[in-house]
Order: sequence, then C-alpha cells, then structure tokens
Amino acid sequence: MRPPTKRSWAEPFKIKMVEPLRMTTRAEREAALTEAGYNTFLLRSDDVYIDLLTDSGTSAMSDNQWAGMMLGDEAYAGSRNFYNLEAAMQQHYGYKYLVPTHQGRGAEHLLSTILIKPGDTVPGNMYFTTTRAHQERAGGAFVDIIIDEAHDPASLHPFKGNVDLGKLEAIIAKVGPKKIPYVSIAATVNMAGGQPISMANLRQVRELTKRHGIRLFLDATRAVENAWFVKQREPGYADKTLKQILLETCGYSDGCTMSGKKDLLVNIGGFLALNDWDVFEEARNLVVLFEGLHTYGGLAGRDLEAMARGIVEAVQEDHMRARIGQVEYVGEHLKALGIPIVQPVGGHAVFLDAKAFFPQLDQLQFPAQTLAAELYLDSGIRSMERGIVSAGRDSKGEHHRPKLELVRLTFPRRVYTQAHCDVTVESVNAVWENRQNVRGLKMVYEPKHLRFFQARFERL
Ligand code: PLI
Repeated sequence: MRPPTKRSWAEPFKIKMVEPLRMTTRAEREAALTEAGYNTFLLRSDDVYIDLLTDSGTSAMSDNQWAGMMLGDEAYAGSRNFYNLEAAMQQHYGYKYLVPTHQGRGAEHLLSTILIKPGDTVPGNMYFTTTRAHQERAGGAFVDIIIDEAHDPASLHPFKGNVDLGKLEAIIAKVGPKKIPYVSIAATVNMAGGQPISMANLRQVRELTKRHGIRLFLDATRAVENAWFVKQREPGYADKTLKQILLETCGYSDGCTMSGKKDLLVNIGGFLALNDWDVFEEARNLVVLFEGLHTYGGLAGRDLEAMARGIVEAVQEDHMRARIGQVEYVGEHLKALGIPIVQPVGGHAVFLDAKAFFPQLDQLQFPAQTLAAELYLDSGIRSMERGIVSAGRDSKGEHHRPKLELVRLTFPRRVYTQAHCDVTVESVNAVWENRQNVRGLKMVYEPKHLRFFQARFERL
C-alpha cells in the first residue's frame, strides 16, 4: 500500500451521547416549508434533518465543558466563573478588561452605543448583519473597505478578508479621522464566505489607523479559525501555535466584540473585551442596563464557565484541523461535481453561488432564498440565505444589491459525521441537476429590522 500523502481530518473525539433526528417525507417538507413562508429561519427544527443553518450556538460541548456547567457559581455578583472567564480571555486574547454579554450582538450594542455618534462613519471589511445594524442604530454609516476580490466568488486570493488600504485612506481623507470612531475588522469575514484576513494586512491597517489616531476594534467571533488560516497560508506562521497567532492578532486592536457561540463552543455567551479603561468603565456601567451586572452580563455562572473552558479547547490544533477539515471536505466534493461555490473554502461554511446556480433568476426573484428552499425540499437539509434578503435596505429604502448571492451550508462544530457530509453533497448535487426547472420567489412580508430572520415568501 502506498503511504497516504495527506492525512484525513478525522475527529479528535468520540461520541458519548446521541440526539435522534426525525426523517421526513417530501410531502411533509412541502407542507413545512409553505407554513414557514419559504424562509428556513421559520422552520421548526423538528422538521429539519441536517441543520446547516448556522454554526452559532449549535456546536457540541465537550465532557469537560459539561463538567464545568456543574461548577456554576450562581451568585448575583462576583461569581467565580466570571474570574475564570476573565483569566482565560486575558491569557488567550490578551486584552485587559472583560464585560460579559449574553451573545455577540450584546457586545456590539455596547460598543456602538459608547463610541459612535450620529454622523460618524465606521469602515469595515464587509458588513455583518447585526454589527452593521448596531452601528447604524447608533447613528453611524458603515463603509465597506474590503478588497475587491472578496466580492468575487471565483477569486482564489488566500486572504479575501483583507482590507484595501487605498479604500481606507480614501474614506479617512473624505470624512476626516475625527468622524471615524473606530475601524471594524472581522476575522474571519462571515459574509465573504468565512474568509481570513492576513496578519500582514491587519498590521498595516493598525499602522495606518494609528497614524490618524483612529481606534481599531476586532470582531473576534471566529478569530481562532482565522489563526488557523494564517498558520496554513502566511509565511512565517507555520511553526507558531494558534494561541500565539491569536494573541498577535488581538494585539493589533484596542478590543474586540465576541460571540462565544462560534469559536468558543458554547450554546450561549459573548463578551466585549477592552484595553482602554475609560471605554471599559462606560461599558461596565451600561451593561447593567441592557444585559445584567458586569460580572454576569446576562449569563448564568455555568455559561461563563463553559465559555472559559471553550476558549482553551478552541485553540487546540487537533480540534481546528478537524473542524476546518470537515468544511473543506464538503467544499472539495462539491467542486469536484462542478458545483459553483465560493473559493477558497472558508472556515465555518461552504457557500453556494446561487447566481451561478440559477442564471435564469433576477436578483429580486431571490436566487439564494430559492436555493435554500429547494435544498430543504430535496432532503430536509436546512441552510441559510446570504444574499439580497440578508443585505436589507439602505437609508433611502432601496434594496442593497450585494454582488454575492449565496447560500451558506454552515457546519456546527463536533456535531455531524462524514456520512452527513456525504448526504449533503448528494442533495446539493440533486438540486444542481434540476436547476433549469426552478422558478424564483416573491417576498410577501418584510419586517423592518434584519428582515432575513422573519420575511415570508411565495413561489412565483
Ligand atoms: O449571534 P451573536 O449575537 O452571538 O453574534 C453576532 C455576530 C457577530 N459577528 C459575526 C461575524 C457573526 O457571525 C455573528 C453571528 N453570526 C451568526 C448568528 C451566524 O449565523 O453567522
């Protein structure tokens, strides 16, 4: 036997407990999807077979995390689990101060409220839905400064999360540094396809913003996944640990917002981390209004403990090799079938290119929403629209028309097996083979905020 050239991504864990799934018929799925207004967010999870809606809060905790749940100190103030989380954050992310929040958008709410004034501009490497919504709610205007390659699903750029420094300089020159409270940098970039930012680029962004006295805040939600790509792709990082890379990443920022529901392997939790005492003081005060006392931020002591332990597990290389290896496995198999996906394959998800799937559909016939619906009908797999519906409307009420019209197959961490991955590939291929017969959707109900969550559609 020839020795294998590449080792498999096999999981560094075994399964101790299982959660049965309900298998459904096509007729049952037709009824469920009609009831849900062709929006996968409105399906009941009992009607879903393989749930690839999101990797947010859907990962499997380890036995060590569950054991930590039993050690929750549910004191109203000064829980020991808060101090455990604070220490784990300081050791792995390197920031001085911690404000726990119930999840990522709680931290975004605090940061935006404290730093953004009406009329301000917040440049960022592509928008994220909740992040931009909070920036706009505080009176700011988001400006996209990501490189052009990020908007091209076929570009093989290894760091499609990078900032275009020319775009950033231009916006600073246009509005002036005083109107930019901070630059908002995500690592990895979710809406671009889970694409990483390179350390070299982040360092340059830091130097540029520092020259103008502008703060830099990181969305560190998937920064450990970003560290994995830096280690694989960026010269000089192959021998560094994920922990070292993560510390360096955070070192180029003044703080971070964090959704612990992703990298940190918990079902609920987040935090705002800061280096600046003044901002911390305000956040620690404000959190009491919106989330809870500054030592629990809307979380139970046991949730704080699970997140503290999740930080340590997230930076283990065996874990990350399997986590991203699984996503790559699905991406490679889809590519081999000629199915259009965003390349390179990102950290948390494979993104299907719905425009290339359904060239017969106008963007206002919602190609990605349609593709997510067809995939559910075929096999009960639930995915998420990341196109014109997610992008929402601008301040004049017009649809944002994003270049990327995508469907996200998002992989929860440590949840599904390789056989689930194979079924997913087979089902996407079945929809691909029937693509010419598919018609689009029309929106029949549109909520005001973050419409993708609750919008309803009908078949054209
Ligand atoms: O869902 P939250 O409030 O814990 O976190 C918000 C959030 C912030 N930043 C980024 C990059 C995210 O991906 C994010 C949440 N993402 C979700 C829910 C997702 O399905 O991707």
